[in-house]
Parts: sequence; structure tokens; C-alpha cells
Amino acid sequence: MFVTFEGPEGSGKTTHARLLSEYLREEEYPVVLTREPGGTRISDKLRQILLDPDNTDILPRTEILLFSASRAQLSEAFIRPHLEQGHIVICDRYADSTMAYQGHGLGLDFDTLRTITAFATRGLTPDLTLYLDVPVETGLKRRLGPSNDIGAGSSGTQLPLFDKVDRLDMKDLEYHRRVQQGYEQLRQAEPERWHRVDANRPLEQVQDDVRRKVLSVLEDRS
Ligand code: Z5A
Repeated sequence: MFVTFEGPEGSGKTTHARLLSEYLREEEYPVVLTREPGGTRISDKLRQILLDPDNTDILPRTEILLFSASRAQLSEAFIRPHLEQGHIVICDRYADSTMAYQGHGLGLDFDTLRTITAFATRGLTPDLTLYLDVPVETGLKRRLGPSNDIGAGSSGTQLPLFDKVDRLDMKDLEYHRRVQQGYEQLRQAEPERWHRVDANRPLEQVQDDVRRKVLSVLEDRS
């Protein structure tokens, strides 16, 4: 089974992907955990380019091709082989991030994005996508730390340039809101694959929902 986590920054994807994989491993399921962009030696190099705060001159077309190159390497060299060996593959972000960020966020053409994504993944899509839903401001605050004012400007971001802020975090709040609305549309278009989790709650409650959903899908499939 191929499970992905999606959602805005700071929604808890990395935390819950790790907790879920640890839980499933304890329950003796064969499970591997990976992430996007990254997850292989080549993909990690592309991740460095994509998130480097100095690379403010990356053009949207370059950005989509770099994300897709990272995904092509990850899906072919890691995800597909593990699925074929019977593993549960958990991935922190996947192709839906491209539709949300480069499609809804940056306004790139959706048909083109779908074509590039289908080429990069050879059509490999998740069986289950867990959507961790939090208000954009809450997620950014979590990511930046509680003491930071994330500002309210629609352009000319007020996000402070801390070490943990990457190039993509620095885009303005309106962009992040478009991304979130995009996620909502993606979820509504494929309700059988997507499962929304209210991530604006204590960590344990969120993880309980995540586990319950995954176990019920595993049960249905067995
Ligand atoms: N991107 C793209 O544009 N196109 C694509 O195709 C792909 C990606 C694949 C990846 O950056 C960037 O690439 C991302 C989308 C873009 N950026 N933007 N903009 P990344 O991998 O570095 O970051 P991220 O994926 O956005 O993850 P994140 O910001 O690290 O957030 P997260 O993984 O969702 O959350 P977390 O790290 O698990 O938790 C953040 C903090 O909140 C942490 O201190 C937790 O302990 C805390 N937390 C988590 N849950 C809770 C709850 N429930 N309550 C309180 N605190 C919590």
C-alpha cells in the first residue's frame, strides 16, 4: 500500500509520517518511510537546489522540472520496488504537492503538470492520501516557532529569514492560502483516495485518527 501525507507547512506531515511508520513497524508490518523532494541520493541533491534560500531566481518551469526529476528518481528507484516487494510505502508529500503548489500556488497549467507528473511517475498514484488540515497561519507559526510574527501582507513577505526558513516558506501568505484552497479542491475531486484529518488538535489525537484510517484501509485490502 502506498500512503502519502499532504498539507501545508507545519501541519505535522513529517511528525505523523514518522510516528505512523514506527507504529506499523511495531505491529510487524513491512514499512518504509520516505519524503519529497528527496528520498534518494540524486533526489536529495535536487532538494538542496529547490530549498536553497539563495536560489530566488529559479523560474516556475525550472521548479516544476526539478520537483518532477526528484519524483521520477524516487518513484522508480525506491517506491515502486518496495511496493513490488510488499512493503507499505509512506511518503511525506508526493505529486499532489505539485498540483497544489505549482498549479494552484504558482498558476502553472494543470494539463501540463498532469502530463509531466504522469511521465515522471509512470502513473504511480497513492492508494491513500492523508491530508493534514491546519490554518495556514498556524502551520507557519509552528514551523517558524511561536515567537515569530508571520505578518499579514499579501506580497512583500514579512517572514523573518531564520535558518529553518527555506526558499519556499518565504513566499507570501496569499500564495500559501491559494495552496490550501488547491488542496481542498484536489481532495473533493477524489474523495475515495483522500482522507482529511483535522491537524489543529493535540498531536496524539491527530495520530490516533491517522492510525485508525490506515488500519481500516489495510483491513479492507486484506
Ligand atoms: N513542494 C512543492 O512546491 N512542490 C512539490 O511537488 C513538492 C514540494 C513535493 C518542502 O519543504 C517544500 O517543497 C514545501 C512544499 C514544496 N514548501 N513550501 N512552501 P519541506 O519538506 O522542508 O517542508 P514541508 O513539507 O512543508 O514540511 P514542514 O514545514 O517541515 O512541516 P510538516 O512536515 O508538515 O510539519 P512537522 O515538521 O511535522 O511539524 C512542524 C512543527 O510543528 C514541529 O515542531 C512539530 O513538533 C509541531 N507539530 C506537529 N503537529 C503538531 C500539533 N498537532 N500540535 C502542535 N504542534 C505540532
